[in-house]
Amino acid sequence: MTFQEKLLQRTKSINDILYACLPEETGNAKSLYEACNYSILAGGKRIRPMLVLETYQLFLPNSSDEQRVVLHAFLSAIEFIHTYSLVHDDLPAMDNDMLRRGKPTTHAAYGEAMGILAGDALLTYAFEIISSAIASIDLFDNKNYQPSSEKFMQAAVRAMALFSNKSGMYGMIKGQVIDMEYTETYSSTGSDNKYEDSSKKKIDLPVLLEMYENKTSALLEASMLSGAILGGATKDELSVVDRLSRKLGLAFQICDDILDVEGSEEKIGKPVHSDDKNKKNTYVVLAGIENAKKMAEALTNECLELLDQLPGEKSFLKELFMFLLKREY
Ligand code: GRG
Repeated sequence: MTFQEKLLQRTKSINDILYACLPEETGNAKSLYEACNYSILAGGKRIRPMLVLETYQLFLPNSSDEQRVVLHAFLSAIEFIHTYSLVHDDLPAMDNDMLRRGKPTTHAAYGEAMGILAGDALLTYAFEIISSAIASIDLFDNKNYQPSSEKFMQAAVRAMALFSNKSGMYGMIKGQVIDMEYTETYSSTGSDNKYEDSSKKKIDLPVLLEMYENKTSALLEASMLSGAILGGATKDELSVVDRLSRKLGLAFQICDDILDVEGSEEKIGKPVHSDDKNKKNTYVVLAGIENAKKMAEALTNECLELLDQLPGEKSFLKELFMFLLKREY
């Protein structure tokens, strides 16, 4: 099977899992469920759920039904959290973008208020899915009792705490705020003078990397670390996964910056040159496009070296890292 076929097969299984937990579009809040489903069904590469699954399988290739229910909850939850972040990032108060995943953004299709509420609902639902799956582990059912249950439940709670940390004020939202603090076109006084706020601080490389580690790496760390925790990785293995996923996030964001300059709107499904238009601080702006390419490649090589220190069947992950480096969307 080619890499593209393997990727397609995995994306399809992830979509089947995701779609099974989408809300029914009925009742008096039908429009909310439609907006949530619209943003998820619009597509996306599903990289984060893929990383949860692939990392988990490095450590635990064979799961019980009980473990699979929890694993699937984490897969779905990370995509809901990621999609909420995109829906909110596209809002008029943030990037004010009208195209995402090749379709009108959620606020463009359903209005600003519904964009805010759909994002809120996706985020909250992510934690409902995980906590319900954990709560369904029955430790005291003698018929189904498995000695691993209690340990697995503790691992799942730990992974959920990590999810909250990485998506919240010490993770992704922190990254977004650093971005705002250093971007001229974000105004703290409202959108009226959006393009006039020149009082913003000048960014330097360490702050840019801090921003990337939070805005982008945080959710990739949540994905790979939760997979590793659920799979029963040791402390040393978790430390390798932690470093690897942080570097993968940096490489991923630098490639995203490069695509904004050299990609095509048709392929990436969102406007190109938007960083330039919004006067965004990016690695390409600070270091130049050639250095950005070299940096993304060097980071990917470091990821491959770190991956070699982990157990299990790693061939798909290796190909995935290379695909992410060379991606056109
Ligand atoms: C929490 C209010 C609030 C906003 C969140 C951090 C953030 C703000 C939004 C994320 C927007 C962004 C540009 C993040 C950087 C990571 C990134 C390159 C996202 C795109 O991810 P892909 O390429 O997207 O995996 P698909 O559509 O394939 O899922």
